[in-house]
Amino acid sequence: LVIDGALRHAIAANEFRLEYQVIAEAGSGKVGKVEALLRWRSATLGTVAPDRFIPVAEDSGLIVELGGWVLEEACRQAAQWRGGPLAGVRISINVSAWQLADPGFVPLVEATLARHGVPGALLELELTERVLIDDGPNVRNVLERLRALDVSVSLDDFGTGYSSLSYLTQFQLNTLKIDRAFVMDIEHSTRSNSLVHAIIAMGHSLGLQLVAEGVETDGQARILARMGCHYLQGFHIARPAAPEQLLLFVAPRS
Ligand code: G
Ligand code: G
Ligand code: MN
Ligand code: NA
Repeated sequence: LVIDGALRHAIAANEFRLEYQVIAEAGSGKVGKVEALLRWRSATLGTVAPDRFIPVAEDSGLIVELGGWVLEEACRQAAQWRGGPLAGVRISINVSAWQLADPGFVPLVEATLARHGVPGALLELELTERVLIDDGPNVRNVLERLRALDVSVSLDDFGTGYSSLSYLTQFQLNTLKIDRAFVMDIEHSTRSNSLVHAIIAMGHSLGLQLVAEGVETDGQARILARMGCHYLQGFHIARPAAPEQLLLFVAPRS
């Protein structure tokens, strides 16, 4: 209740920021893309974690407006990176079921990209499996229209939620993000290792890109690269950081 009240003023009060976490190419270690992660510093509540306020924003419907802010800010950032060391790096944003179900969503994406002069190829949307079960036919249509804008779609937290492999043929997806619950044990559990190996093999045969989430050790990174995982994300690569710090990450070292 307290969070809900404070959230209503937070956009106008400029209390939100985006941090960006590097998603590195497994082979070269180069920045392939970045995931935008919402951060809220409330004047009254202090720093509130997204795990706490996103569900509240979803319940109140405020997530549509908040998601619009995230989209706007990510496109502004992509435009600002143009011509610099981060030019061409795709930004991936998290999208809630409510946003996707909003009939204004695809036009908003198109208009926001256009207003900032950002090509759709620089934007990726991360959906969870929950989004896909909620509203099948409509979602299929939305994903087709996003593809026509060149916007990519990834399935976040793959393997946790309500996984049905039928999603992978039903919906036009570009990327699977293997949940960190599996990546965590990959060095020590043969089961996790086999499971991740199987997910990667399946992704390859379906023409999907694979991102491993929650990569925290060098051992995990090596195993995943050897398995053919395309991208690595996790604290071992980089923590979520403000855009200025991201520039340091790609600055040439001498
Ligand atoms: O950044 P952090 O690990 O604290 O994120 C926690 C959760 O909040 C993750 O599940 C992440 O997907 C979600 N999240 C972060 N930023 C956004 C956002 O902009 N929109 C939505 N819908 N979820 C987000
Ligand atoms: O649900 P989603 O995948 O969007 O969640 C992203 C969240 O995962 C972010 O809040 C980020 O802080 C967190 N995260 C990113 N890398 C790691 C990691 O290596 N280990 C752990 N435990 N969390 C991570
Ligand atoms: Mn995500
Ligand atoms: Na995830």
